[in-house]
Amino acid sequence: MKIVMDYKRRTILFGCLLTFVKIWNVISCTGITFTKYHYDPSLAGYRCIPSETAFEVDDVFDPLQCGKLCHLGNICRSVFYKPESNKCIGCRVNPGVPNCDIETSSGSNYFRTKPFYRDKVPASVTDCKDIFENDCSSPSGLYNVTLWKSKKILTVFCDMETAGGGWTVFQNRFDGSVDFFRNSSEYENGFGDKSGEFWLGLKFVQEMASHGKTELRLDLTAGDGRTGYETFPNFKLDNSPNYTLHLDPGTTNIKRGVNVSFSGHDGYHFSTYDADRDVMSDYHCAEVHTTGWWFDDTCQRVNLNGVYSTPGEARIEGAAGAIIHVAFDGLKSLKSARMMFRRM
Ligand SMILES: [Ca+2]
Repeated sequence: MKIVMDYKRRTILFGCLLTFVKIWNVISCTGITFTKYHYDPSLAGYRCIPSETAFEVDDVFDPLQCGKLCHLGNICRSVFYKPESNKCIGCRVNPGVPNCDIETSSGSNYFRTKPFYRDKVPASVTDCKDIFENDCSSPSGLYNVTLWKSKKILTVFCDMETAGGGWTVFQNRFDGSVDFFRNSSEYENGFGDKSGEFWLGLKFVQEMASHGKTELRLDLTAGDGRTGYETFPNFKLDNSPNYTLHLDPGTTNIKRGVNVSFSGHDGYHFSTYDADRDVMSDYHCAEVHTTGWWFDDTCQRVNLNGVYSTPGEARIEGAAGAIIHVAFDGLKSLKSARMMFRRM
């Protein structure tokens, strides 16, 4: 019922927009111009996938009007126009290359309306998900985004390949080139090399993950080359100074042990050697394990910020260090670990 209502409401809304465009055509002599709508003959016969549709309107009598409709909506990036039925379909992505997810639809023509400019950083680009939605052909790498609340411009590494792309990476370990034994200020503001090993910074992760419902993903590689992942919907952090971790159980390809996955760290504060916020009054997990982390009531079931050690080598129980994920590879130090999030 709600879907029907929403659909009706949207139809009415775009009816209004159509009227507006017709009036606009009359007053276009005032000098207000729209951008040029580029037709891409290589994508004739395609349309965007239904989950990326911004709107669908019938009775749009030329592709120019269709493009104008798209231009008026802030989530629309491109349009597919079917001349024989006068149907205009607005899409949330800008599928400029053949490997983007688009469906065939006989007789449609593709028009790119809002090309994405990497250097200009429009204020509406708040994370890697926005960059991906603007142009699904964007490769993995460094991009500038404008944080949604503080409006700070931040350089982030985007993973555009894993599980559909659009992930903002906030932690990356693979060779031990960056020391993760850092103080609370460094963990709050970030450190390392964003095109190599790095920690983005708790304050940025907190702000970006509070923009909307957000999922977290961990990617792991064991010493023997095996790979594993865990995802968690509803990832968020509390404000400074605790940056308490919140996540819900999600999906994984790891055969879970009881309470030894990252889920076990849900609800715990972030501690560093100069800020003991773990739950043990007579123990200092961050000092013992020489890193910053959301230590749990055992210190760590999982610690992806541990000291980079020889991959595959087992850490001695109770000893400091190592990048570990007990459900995935026991106490053996991992070869690589990556943490990233995406708005859902
Ligand atoms: Ca303590």
